[in-house]
Amino acid sequence: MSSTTTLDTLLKDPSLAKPLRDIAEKVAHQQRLSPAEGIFLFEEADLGYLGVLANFVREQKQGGNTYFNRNFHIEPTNLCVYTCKFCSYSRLIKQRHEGWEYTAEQMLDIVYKYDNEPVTEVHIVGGVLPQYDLPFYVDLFKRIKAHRPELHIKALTPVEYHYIFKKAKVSYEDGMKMIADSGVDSLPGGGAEIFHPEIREQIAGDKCTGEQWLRMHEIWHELGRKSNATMLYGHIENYSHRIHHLDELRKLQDKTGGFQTFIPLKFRNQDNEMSHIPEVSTIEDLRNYAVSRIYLDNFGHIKAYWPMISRNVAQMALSFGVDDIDGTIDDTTKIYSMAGSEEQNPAMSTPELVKLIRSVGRRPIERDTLYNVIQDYSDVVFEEDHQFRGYLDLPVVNN
Ligand code: V47
Ligand code: SF4
Repeated sequence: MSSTTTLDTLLKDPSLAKPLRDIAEKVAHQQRLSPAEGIFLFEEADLGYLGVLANFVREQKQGGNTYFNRNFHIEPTNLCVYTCKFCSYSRLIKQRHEGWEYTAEQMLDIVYKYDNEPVTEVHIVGGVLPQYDLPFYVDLFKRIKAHRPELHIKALTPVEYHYIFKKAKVSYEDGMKMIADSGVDSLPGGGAEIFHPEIREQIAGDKCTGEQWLRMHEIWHELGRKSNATMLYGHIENYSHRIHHLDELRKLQDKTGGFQTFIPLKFRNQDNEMSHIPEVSTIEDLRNYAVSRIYLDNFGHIKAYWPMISRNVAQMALSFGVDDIDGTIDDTTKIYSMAGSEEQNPAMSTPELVKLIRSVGRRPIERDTLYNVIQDYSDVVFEEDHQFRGYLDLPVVNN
């Protein structure tokens, strides 16, 4: 099957096996796949076939648009009371000398550093420590908002919230309301890992459960707010665990509509307690993006997070259901470089991101966190291109 095969031509192929044809017909008619069909796709379908279906869904939802934003991360600490086996980043409190613990002032200094930069989002997530409690975070978020009200705060996961609400003796409902009132605009997708208890108990047994993760997002959505969702794949889970995870997300999305983006996170095996588990292949990464795109029929966006998967694979993923590649990052996250990603200093300028998207025939769109369009870069010529293409009468953008 060639990369230009469309769903139409695929359906005309007489050699296509009946079960695969039935699924392709369903996708063509925008009918939902059952969990058994999802598992079947993971087990039986080849990459070419999955790419055709996933690309069809992607283009139905987003056309050629490929989104990115300008963001930076703050990771308050890499010390953590939890002991997730896949985590290369965290250190236990007894290893304090190997870690960092930012004060609120140090984190505000990071925010001030971007004062004259056109960033639209700060993504805050890190380890869990007793001193980073509910009053600490409420104060931090209020101070960031007071300084730069238009900066979107995407902060903390149910893992942190479960811990700090319990410590403060507040219910999830009351805690989430306090967080929303303090300035948090949306929740990132982290901490989801694999919801199924059979796997979660083995890899992340001491933090919040899958049910608790889902419940907190549900409460957040009921407040009218948006969030993302992730899945850590490619370790000890099997395909039915992945489909169970996707199915739980699809059910919650039917109920609330509050999820914006699904972000598969590939397990990276450097320097953690699961280092003996080999990483899955790039083909498997692309198959996973594609099945996620096909299965999550009620999610608007699928994101390839390039600091984790590398910019080359993120670029390939744009033909396998992905329509978002996160942001410029500016070398402000350590989670993936410490776990063995190819991207040791993750930072991409806007021209680099735009060219990466344009060179595979997609339309680069800078968005804010809620997917409002900031700028369509399809026809923009950058200053560095201008020396070679000066005859083109197109706007020149300085980054
Ligand atoms: O929850 C930790 C994962 C997550 C490893 O919402 C690992 O826009 C692979 O959730 N191999 C945090 N993954 C990052 C995250 C995220 C990233 C980008 C964008 C968004 C968003 C959210 O990182 C953790 C965990 O699942 N993680 N260690 C590892 N060795
Ligand atoms: Fe702590 Fe998060 Fe690492 Fe788990 S994944 S050990 S909760 S920093």
